[in-house]
Amino acid sequence: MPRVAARPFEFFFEPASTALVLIDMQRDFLEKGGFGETLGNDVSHLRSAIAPARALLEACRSAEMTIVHTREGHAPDLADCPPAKRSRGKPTLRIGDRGPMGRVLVRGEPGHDIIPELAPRDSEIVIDKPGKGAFYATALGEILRLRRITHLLVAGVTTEVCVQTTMREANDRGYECLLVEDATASYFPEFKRAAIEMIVAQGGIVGWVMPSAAVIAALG
Ligand code: C5J
Repeated sequence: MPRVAARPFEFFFEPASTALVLIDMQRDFLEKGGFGETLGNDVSHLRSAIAPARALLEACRSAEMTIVHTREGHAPDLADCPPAKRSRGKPTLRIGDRGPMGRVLVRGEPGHDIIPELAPRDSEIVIDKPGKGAFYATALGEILRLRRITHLLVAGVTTEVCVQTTMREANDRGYECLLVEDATASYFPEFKRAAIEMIVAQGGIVGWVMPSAAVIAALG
């Protein structure tokens, strides 16, 4: 069984019962003109996660693991977008408004796509989610149950929002979750650091953390 020297202690996983969950590596978060930038963020902070996430994805593909990609977004009529989410703050464009990559955070628009470097294969699972957590209002839990998945390798953006929310949801559902630390990023590097410390504190109260190279070596 692959074992990795993670924090706060060793993590063991069987590839057959482990899924890679890549959170929201979408143009809307990583590229200029998308949702992330409309909120006033410097999207360049997220790019550091792309190469490690790509290497991790390739290693998990080679190990024939279950691979899940998530996308945050809403139906074109915004019926699944809480008014509070749309009206909050002072973005330059609101969810559903037309921007340089189509309607912001709307399914089917160019901005909603996963970045080309991490494009899902036909055999991989894509979960469209209206919220921050990947279990809320999606079939993810049922899909993982049918595949007898017990462990999750988690990566993607942003660390303290959709990644951490998903890890907390998964942890409460009994999954053993490991965050791949260089394959996740935040618009606020200090929030990434803090989220990682929250996850591993108190004996791994939310889960484990380790770099992609260690996971890839364990899979190899
Ligand atoms: C945010 C996400 N930050 N994917 N979404 O709104 O983390």
